[in-house]
Amino acid sequence: MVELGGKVVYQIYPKSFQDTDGDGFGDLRGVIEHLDYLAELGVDYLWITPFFTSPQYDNEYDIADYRNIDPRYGTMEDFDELVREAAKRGMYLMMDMVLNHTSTKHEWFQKALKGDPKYRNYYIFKKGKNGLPPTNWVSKFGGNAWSYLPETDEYYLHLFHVTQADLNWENPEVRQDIYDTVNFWLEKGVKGLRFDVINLISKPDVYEDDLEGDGHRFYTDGPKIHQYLQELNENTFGKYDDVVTVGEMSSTTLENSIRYSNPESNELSMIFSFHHLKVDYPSGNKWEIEPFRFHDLKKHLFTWQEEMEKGGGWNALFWCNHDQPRIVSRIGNEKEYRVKSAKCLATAIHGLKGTPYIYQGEEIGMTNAGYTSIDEYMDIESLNYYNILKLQGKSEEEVIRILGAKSRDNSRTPMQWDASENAGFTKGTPWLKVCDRYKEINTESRHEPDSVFQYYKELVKLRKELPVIQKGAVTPLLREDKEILAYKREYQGKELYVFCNFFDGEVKVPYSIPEDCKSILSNYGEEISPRELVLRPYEAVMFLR
Ligand code: TEU
Repeated sequence: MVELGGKVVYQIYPKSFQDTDGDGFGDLRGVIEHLDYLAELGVDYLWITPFFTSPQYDNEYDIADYRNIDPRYGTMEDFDELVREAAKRGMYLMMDMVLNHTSTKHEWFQKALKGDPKYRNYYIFKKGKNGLPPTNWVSKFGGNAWSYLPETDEYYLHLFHVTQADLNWENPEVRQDIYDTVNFWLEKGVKGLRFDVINLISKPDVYEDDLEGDGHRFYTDGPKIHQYLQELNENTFGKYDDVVTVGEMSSTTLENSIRYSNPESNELSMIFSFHHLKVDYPSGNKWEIEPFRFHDLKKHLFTWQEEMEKGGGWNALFWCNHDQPRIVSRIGNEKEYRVKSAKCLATAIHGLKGTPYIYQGEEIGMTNAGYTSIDEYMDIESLNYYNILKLQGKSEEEVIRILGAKSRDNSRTPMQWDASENAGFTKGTPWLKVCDRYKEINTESRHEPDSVFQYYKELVKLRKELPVIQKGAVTPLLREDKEILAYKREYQGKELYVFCNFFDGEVKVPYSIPEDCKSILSNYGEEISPRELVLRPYEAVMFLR
């Protein structure tokens, strides 16, 4: 079995990582070109978001062929070379499996539209009622979750975009086709699998209106989810002892998360939960701006640390991904304390119990896009909500401000390699506008001793060296403190103490740190005494005894 506590995953959004053929899209050869960069960071797995054949309405999360590579990303030979070259450097691919839905361009859906009885049962078609959709459920991208087909006077379910039709997991033929697809990639040497919104695949027996909300409670952590995951495990990755799996669990519960990731369940290795990131969602609404609630952030982080440890579950540890705004802009300080706050946030996550994920650009402190016009945005979720927010009467200026804080495009701007045109991402026209700060923020800074990159490299190194980080029990400290996030890790007599000041003022640490502690990492780059510790703005320190 893989020692999950000693592993680190790097997430690549290939469309924005490196373009090598000048079409403005990133490609697999671009990943191959930067394998030495990734190996220097010390990561073990490369989670690459989907690059299968797709019409790209949702940037590859609308898959039209699970077993072919979209030509914009390259060829199967490129893929095979990537697997080989990564392995030479001790890194393994984690593929992104989007199994809740396919593109409506997938041949399965096309055959269903033509009335093929086998494939009609691959999706969820329902008659409407009184001229309305079957239920009042709301798509995650806005609008109704059902789309009408006049030719057959029925609707099909799409929890996401209208071009992303939900699969019918009740159908054993669907499940078998999915197992065959997962096994196809495992047999090509893939050693990791990320399952997209996998806790949404089990739909209810009865489809009914949600009189209290958007319908997500009917299909989230659905009635047969654990049965389906155990069957998926048994028929695919469970046959290997060296494949790491992670489930993206939208709006899940702690109880289910423990069950999803406890090895005794024979389901997944670990899970992504998002509760710690929704602390700047006033009343659950992503599209309103509110300062993040630090107390809630700590509460969610520590609850999931303690309860998952008690229950034998396993957390993926992360701030960023391709759906989330950049953390240094969202919670850190992208202006005068960008580098310090980027390192502080990294320390907070990388010292915890679990498997850390580094999202492309996070390791150099990349910031949100800084766009000023709707014309610069490409993400369908953002474009949908631009229209929704305008219809709600918000001004253009207010909507642009909201998108500037909340849009998924914030994390999808091209990787900033250097200060040359387009940040070295492409010789062509980038598919998405490069963030204007690329001359100041790019990977060329990685050679500087006090760079964000070198700090992440040290965090990864400490995780690999210290069993107390890999396996230590977690004890939250200073739970009620309004500026400091702190915790202790203990393992076989070793103790690690982590203190992070999440704000731009000085703050005295109201905790007696054992005097024989030695600082092993500081984002101010100094030897820090444990006595009478006062943390400077965004200061983070790790002590070991
Ligand atoms: O994301 C699931 C999901 O719900 C996200 O869209 C996220 O909750 C939302 O963007 C926050 O506003 C997965 C993929 O990561 C995402 O890129 C896909 O768009 C989505 O599923 C559909 O496959």
